[in-house]
Amino acid sequence: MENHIRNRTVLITGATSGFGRQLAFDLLEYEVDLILVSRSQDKLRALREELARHTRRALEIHALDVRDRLAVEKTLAEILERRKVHILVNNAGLALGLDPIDRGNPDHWDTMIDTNLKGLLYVSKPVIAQMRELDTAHVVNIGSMAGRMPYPGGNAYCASKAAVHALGEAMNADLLGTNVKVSTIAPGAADTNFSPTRFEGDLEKARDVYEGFTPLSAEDVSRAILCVLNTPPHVNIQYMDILPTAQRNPYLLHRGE
Ligand code: NDP
Ligand code: 8X3
Repeated sequence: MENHIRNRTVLITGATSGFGRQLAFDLLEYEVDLILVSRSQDKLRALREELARHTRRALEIHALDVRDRLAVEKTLAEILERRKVHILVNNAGLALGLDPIDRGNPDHWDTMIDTNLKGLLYVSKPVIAQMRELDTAHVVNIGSMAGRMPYPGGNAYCASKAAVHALGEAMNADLLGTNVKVSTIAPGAADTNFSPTRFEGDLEKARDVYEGFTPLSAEDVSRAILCVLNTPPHVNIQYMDILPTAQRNPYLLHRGE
């Protein structure tokens, strides 16, 4: 296997579940150091323990809410003083609710925008400031099909992901002439903890989302992230859509099975 990221340090936000967790495991094969971030210290500890059974590479964990700007600044300053972060995967994010705009919950809107958009900005700033000085560096932002094509009830979530897509382009514009590449990966329906979170623990509703078709798995999306990451320094895959074959866009979904 060609390995363009050997010995790099990778910081993943939202590392304890779904895409982020799978990526942490898949990255072990690439001989990188990992810095893993999510809110839950318990889940991070359990994850580190599991990962440590398969690697001797450095595994740092940081319980951090990406919405908390001061905490992000403090934690990132401490990390960046000690080590170089070559790869940042801005993955932490969530959807809450699926109500039309006039019935939406403004607290949900705040949480989604604060996490998916503002949290991504807070984390990116100090990391990219250091990346400018590195020989090669890469930021991967996890967008969504929802950011490209909004659907009924998606309102604030779709808007937050459209903003992530715009930021990816804006970051690439700001970083012209540097060695820092920026990529946006936009998955369609994927079976992770995303839907249980969206429906606040209603597992029946969550299951219905994937009824009658084969959704993406965390493995599928992790492989796409790795494909984008493991490119030579002069190659930047700036944008990638990845959807289940049964889903061509949010409206064209074949529930045939
Ligand atoms: P999961 O719910 O399985 O994982 C979300 C992760 O984000 C968890 O580790 C969670 O950990 C962490 N997280 C949530 N809020 C915060 C926060 N404020 N600060 C730090 N970490 C946080 O979802 P997915 O793996 O599916 O989602 C990952 C990303 O992919 C999200 O940005 C999502 O919007 C996007 N996406 C998902 C799709 C899908 O269908 N699954 C499709 C397209 C995009 P903890 O709760 O401990 O903080
Ligand atoms: C998550 C996928 O299309 O259910 O971003 O919003 S979708």
